[in-house]
Amino acid sequence: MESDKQKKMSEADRTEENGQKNELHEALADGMIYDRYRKKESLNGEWHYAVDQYDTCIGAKWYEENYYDEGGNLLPVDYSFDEWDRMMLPCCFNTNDYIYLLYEGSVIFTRTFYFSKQSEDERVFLKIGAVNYLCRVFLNKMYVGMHKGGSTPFYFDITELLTPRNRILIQADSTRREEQVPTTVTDWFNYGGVYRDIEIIRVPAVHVKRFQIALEPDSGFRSIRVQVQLSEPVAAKAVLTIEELAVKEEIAIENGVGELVLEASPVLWSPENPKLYDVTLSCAGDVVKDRVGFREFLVKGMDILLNGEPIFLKGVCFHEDSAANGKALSDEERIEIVLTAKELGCNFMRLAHYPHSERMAQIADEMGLLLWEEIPVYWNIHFSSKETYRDAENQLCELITRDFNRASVIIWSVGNENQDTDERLKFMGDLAKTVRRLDHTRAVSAACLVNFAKNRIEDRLEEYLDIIGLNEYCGWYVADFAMLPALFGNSHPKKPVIITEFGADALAGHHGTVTDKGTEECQAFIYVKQTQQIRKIDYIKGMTPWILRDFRCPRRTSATQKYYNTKGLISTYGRRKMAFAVLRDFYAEYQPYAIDSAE
Ligand code: GCB
Repeated sequence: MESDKQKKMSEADRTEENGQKNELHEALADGMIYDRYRKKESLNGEWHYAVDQYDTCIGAKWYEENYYDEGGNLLPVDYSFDEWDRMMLPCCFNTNDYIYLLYEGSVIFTRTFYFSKQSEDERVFLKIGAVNYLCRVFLNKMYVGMHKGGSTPFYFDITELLTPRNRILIQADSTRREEQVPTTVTDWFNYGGVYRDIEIIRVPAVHVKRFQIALEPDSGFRSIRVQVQLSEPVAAKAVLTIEELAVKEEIAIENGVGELVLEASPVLWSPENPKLYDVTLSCAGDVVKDRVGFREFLVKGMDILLNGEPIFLKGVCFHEDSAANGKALSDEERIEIVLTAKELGCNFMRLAHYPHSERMAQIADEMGLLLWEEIPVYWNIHFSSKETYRDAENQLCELITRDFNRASVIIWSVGNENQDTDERLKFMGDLAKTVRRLDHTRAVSAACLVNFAKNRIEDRLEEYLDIIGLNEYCGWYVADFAMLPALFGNSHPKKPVIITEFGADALAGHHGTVTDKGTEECQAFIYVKQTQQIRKIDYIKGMTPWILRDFRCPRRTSATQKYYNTKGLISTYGRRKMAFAVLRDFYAEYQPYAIDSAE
């Protein structure tokens, strides 16, 4: 008989062995398939779950379901999958049941599902929209693979593992770790869970892995570039159809890849006229679709140009967070947020500080809102670690691959508020180079810190960026407002600047004087002073004040915050603060590029 001590040791060994084994088969950007509008079989719905604080599932291999010993005798087990409590996925477990509000760590989710093959030729993928942060998947007692990074989708080819009746088990581990991206301290809430869709996607053996389509910059709005990548290095012919533009073009595929630049004159997509076209690509028995807008976004000299016209980006930041659903916002909640931003007069929104759901960019495409998308290279990252870089770059590649066809997305941000060190310069400079390698239809930026020593916009990363993002909290963290005109006057940036953050906390309904911190008056006053200065500065080509709506934040404990960052222009329940009207009035009146009708 194994003594208790021995038993514990062998369990620990198994944990270690598994810990290593289970890091294999990592789902990376390269393993993504093109999936928009593909037929999907949803695995959303009721799953059984258990909170697994000590990672016992992995350590004791629950997923192997060893119920009997070699002699056929029943063994004791510490789980009963089909009797565990139930949770509706996708969701953030923290908001699904408030008993888990502050839990961080592993939760195991499991369910069964039926599957029948539809064709000999098919490959079957499991797609999980997002799990924060680490996810391991097991199917029919086998380890399928893992994924790191809390906000991007990942795919596993599960064709060989499927049977008529299947048990799937997902470990969703929200533990904060130093080497992760983001690291252990952020200014937002660490929601955990399987919080975006879980789906089965069937594709032919040779299928479209990538389908990218965009208006070619600097082509006089007359060329569309299409890039195709198949799952196999074959020769084939693809056909692209855009009926409304009378486009039906063949694309030669060699070695699994093909590219075509075709002549067309689409109605240009813009926030005022978010015109979308149905596009179809068929190739080697696979057919994929999208609805895309065609627009040109360029940075020329000190100007930001949309469809050839200079534009001032009237924006606001937004965190993917609702009181009811955490990060798992419903479509209705997202649409409401876009409508609120539009009411504010915005043509632009900064999705801070990590990739929001792909639904957000799809909705922005439909409703007409420009977007800044970001990866969570936030504050102090392990900039000298190769593994951390690999993780950050993979998140960036997954985001760009996911949203490449979204006209609304105009800027990829490689991070937020990082000290200007040599390691950080290399790390984020390389990320910016990756953006350029993958996408020449958008700009690359980052939200930088003020160089406080010189009170100047100055950061060595600027060299790698097209647009400089600047977070400055004059009137709030820097109490003396005089700093702002001095900062702007003292700076001579060589690239256009977007003020990516300014703001102030205010509890909705809390009133006082403009110097009383935490009051609506104080926040509104800071918006008045900020907009008075920003309008004077030519190199500022856009702004995204912090932030549209209050959001949960464990670091904010004052009487007026109560674990919320209250810099929202509206409260978490939608109550508008005085600063909302200040910004709305400013956006309505500030028209730096209006054509003077008298001319
Ligand atoms: C910042 C950060 C943002 C914070 C904000 C604040 O500079 O970029 O994540 O939430 O300030 O409220 O302090």
